[in-house]
Amino acid sequence: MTHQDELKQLVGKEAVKFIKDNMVVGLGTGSTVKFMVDALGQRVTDEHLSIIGVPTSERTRQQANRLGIPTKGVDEVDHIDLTIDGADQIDKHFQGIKGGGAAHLWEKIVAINSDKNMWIVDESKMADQLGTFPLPLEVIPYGSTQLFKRLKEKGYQPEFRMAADKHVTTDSNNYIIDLHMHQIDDPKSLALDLDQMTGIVEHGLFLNIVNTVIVGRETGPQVLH
Ligand code: ABF
Repeated sequence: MTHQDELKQLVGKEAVKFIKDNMVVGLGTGSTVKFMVDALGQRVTDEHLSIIGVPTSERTRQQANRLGIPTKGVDEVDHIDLTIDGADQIDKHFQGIKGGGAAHLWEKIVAINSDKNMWIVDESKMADQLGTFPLPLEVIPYGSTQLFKRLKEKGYQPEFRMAADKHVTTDSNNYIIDLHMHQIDDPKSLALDLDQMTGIVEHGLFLNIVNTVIVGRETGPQVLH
C-alpha cells in the first residue's frame, strides 16, 4: 500500500465513525471512498449496523452490495442524512473540484439531496486555489464536437477524456471534457458561464456544498468544519 493510500484509508476509517444506526448515507466514488465503504461494510457485519446506502456510481453500488450494505437509488429514499465522498481539489474556502472519477453528475445529485456533506481526502487534494486539477464537464455526446469548439474559443483549454482511443463514458452514457485552465480565479462566475452552455449536463465545481472535510495528514486525520 502506498503512503497516499495509507492516508486515504485513515480518513476512510475516520469518516465511518460519523455514521449512526438507521442513517441513510450517500456513498461517494473514488479510491478514498473505496476504503470508507470497506470500513463501513466491516461495521455493518461486526455491529449489525442498520443503514441504507445511496450510491453515486454503479461501481460504488456493486462494492456496497458485495459487502452486505443495502442500497437504494436517490429517488427511493425521502432524505439522505449524510453523504461521504471524495474530491479532487479543495480550496481554502471549501470550494471543490470533483469528477476525476467521471461520476460528478450523480455525486452532485446525491450531494444536493443530502442534509450534510462530508469530503474525505489525502492532504495532496488541498490547494490555495482551484484549477491545477482539470475541471471535468459531463457533456451530451450529440453536439459535443461543436461544444468543444466553443469551449476552446472561450480559452477554457478543453480536452475529451479518452481511454484506449475511446471516449470515457459515464454511468449516464455521456462524455467527459476536462478543462485544463491551470488557475480558476473566480469559480462562481465560471460555474455560471458553464451552466449557460447547451450540451453541458454538469460541471465539476462543487460550490457551497460541503460541511465537513477530513484531511489525511502525517499527524493523523484532521477534521475541518
Ligand atoms: C470522487 O472522488 C470524484 O469526484 C473524485 O474524482 C474522487 C477523488 O478521487 P480519489 O478519492 O480516488 O482520489 O468524488
